Amino acid sequence: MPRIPRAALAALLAVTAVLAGGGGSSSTPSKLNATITVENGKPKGGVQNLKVKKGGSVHLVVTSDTADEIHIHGYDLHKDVAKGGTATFDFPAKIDGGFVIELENAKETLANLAVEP
Ligand SMILES: [Cu+2]
Repeated sequence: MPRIPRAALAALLAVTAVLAGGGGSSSTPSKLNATITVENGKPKGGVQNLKVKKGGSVHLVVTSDTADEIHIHGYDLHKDVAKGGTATFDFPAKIDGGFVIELENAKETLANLAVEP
């Protein structure tokens, strides 16, 4: 393995740290377009971790084979969904933090929404 000058290594580590630290801006979309499918009262494919930048927007479509209510905590948005129906949410991501998207009556977490400052 070639010898890497200490200064070059330090510079490389600094760049890596910047990239890792700034990763939020490149990997977090300002527009979140998400779909959740509820099957047998549970999120198909498991609980999703959704991310969006604060100040961005969220478009969320939930399709459910169970009649229930979809609740987005923090934003306190509720929508009824009929059996075999769809609930659509469009809202600005103006509160940062972590929020549970829940199938309310079943008390089943469908997704975790992270709004990054
Ligand atoms: Cu709830």
